[in-house]
Amino acid sequence: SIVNPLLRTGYHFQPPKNWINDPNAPMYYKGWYHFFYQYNPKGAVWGNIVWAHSVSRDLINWVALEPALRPSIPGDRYGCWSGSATVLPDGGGPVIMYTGVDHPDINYQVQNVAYPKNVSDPLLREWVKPSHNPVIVPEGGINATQFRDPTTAWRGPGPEQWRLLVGSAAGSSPRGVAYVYRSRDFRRWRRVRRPLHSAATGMWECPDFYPVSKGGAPRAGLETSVPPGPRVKHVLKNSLDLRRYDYYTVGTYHPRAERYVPDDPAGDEHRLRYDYGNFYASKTFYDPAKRRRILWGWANESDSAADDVAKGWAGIQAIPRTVWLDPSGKQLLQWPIEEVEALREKSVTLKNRLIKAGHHVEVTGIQTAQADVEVSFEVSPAALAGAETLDPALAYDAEKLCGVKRADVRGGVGPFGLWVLASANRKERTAVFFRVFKPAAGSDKPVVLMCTDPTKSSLNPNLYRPTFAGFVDTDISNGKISLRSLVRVAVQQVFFFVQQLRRVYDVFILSAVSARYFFFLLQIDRSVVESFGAGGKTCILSRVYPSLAIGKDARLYVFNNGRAHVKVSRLTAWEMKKPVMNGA
Ligand code: DQQ
Repeated sequence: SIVNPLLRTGYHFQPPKNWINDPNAPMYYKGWYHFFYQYNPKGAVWGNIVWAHSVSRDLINWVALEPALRPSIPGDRYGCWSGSATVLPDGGGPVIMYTGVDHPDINYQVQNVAYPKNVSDPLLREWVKPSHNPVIVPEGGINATQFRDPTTAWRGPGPEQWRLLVGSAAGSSPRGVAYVYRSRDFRRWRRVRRPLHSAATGMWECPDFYPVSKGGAPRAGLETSVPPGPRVKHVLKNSLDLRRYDYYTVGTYHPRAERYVPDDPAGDEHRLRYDYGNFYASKTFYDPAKRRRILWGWANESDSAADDVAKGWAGIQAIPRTVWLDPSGKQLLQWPIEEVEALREKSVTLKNRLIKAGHHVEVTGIQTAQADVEVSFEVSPAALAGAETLDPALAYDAEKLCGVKRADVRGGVGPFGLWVLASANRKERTAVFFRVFKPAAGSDKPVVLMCTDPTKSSLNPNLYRPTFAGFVDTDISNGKISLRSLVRVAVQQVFFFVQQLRRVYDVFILSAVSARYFFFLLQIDRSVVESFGAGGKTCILSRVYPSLAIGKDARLYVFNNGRAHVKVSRLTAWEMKKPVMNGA
């Protein structure tokens, strides 16, 4: 089969060819961002895994170096799997801990350490594996085939100051487990008997564990060793092998007991995900240059393996995201790193545009196959009375709900949002939208669903096209969000009064509160639609492969398939340039 080369992404991270998966050991070192990733040098399917290595000044333009780790010792003969970097304090340079597969048929896993050959080389071109590898082996009943992906290490009390996690599974209907290991020197590691945390979820791959600041400056990150305290919470993320998504909890870390307790007792029922779409094996790092925490995640293809082979490549990385704790303390917020805005070129803007019930409007004047769109919608609070009633059977399952209530299912308030990568005849279109439901029994909060519906994304029949969705934990019924919104609510009431006086038929009340919640950003990149809803509360990455809406033929529309009018308070779409991308 032939896949149109214009479906290859323009500004998402990719090597020139072949298979890629997990992000590994992201770090900042001597003025450079380093990024490693799971890579098959021999083809576009998973296998022969080495650590490819790229460097960047800005996380957007990338230069490829030689692979940093390839199988070369008994402890990694059958693959150099995922791992993380720890930059030692006081100029000690970075250390990488990674999983090696040292037995072919049973995939027996051990943990190895590697050091830069020359710590004064900012590009860290060569890595050395000391002869004392492996440094951690599965012992004491640990399942050797499910024991991998060491985290960045952090410091804690006691002489064995360094700690890290290794993901694992235990029991017959396996629990996900994060084992803690302690060391003074990255050479001798001792396991803490009880794991940091475990839950009935199946194997935990690629754990990640880090502090976040509570009530700190927006977008500020914390260095991984910052201890817990009144203004410091912790986040534990796990990648669910069985379900192929990354979920996280926010909770409290108890360093002496070496235990972590999620704040929400039901948090391990994977309520919160970084991304409700195609986003896996993610990992964060602390960027000391801009004092932020940055999240990398892998997005696989959702095309067929035969097409992957035909096009010669498979897998991309999502745009790196800044992550920080929402002021509520209940969830994280994410937003693409600010550097990506340097790729913005020509733009168009719509302002105060009413999108009547059942109508759509095309955004014209730029190409939108490789674009960045910021949009905020307003819904009149009065219209909320016409919101659909939520079927209680679907109230906890956003994905199912969106599978039933797709973009083409007429609603009350919503579905409204964007059709992206749409063909001129709109036979092809990927919908990214919101849908508002009446509050569930016992609540006064309308329920907001954010959804990506790719079921019409392509006329090509052989594609995997799951709908993706997450709830947006918001309160659009009152203005208690920040002082600023409260002021705006007051203004809004004045508008309401004036409009009533004028007996305007289409009463449209300015609602800055709603606009804020329906503020989202989309990064469209040929076969990627990456959306950040409600200012980064709910994110969805989706891979789509149009057959018509390619290159110059891709169009962008705002649509409203509800019974209530909505207003685009502002929409700006930019064409995005292509950065330097690993020589491709
Ligand atoms: N991919 C790696 C493993 C990890 C898995 C192998 C997650 O280390 O558990 O390529 O995608």
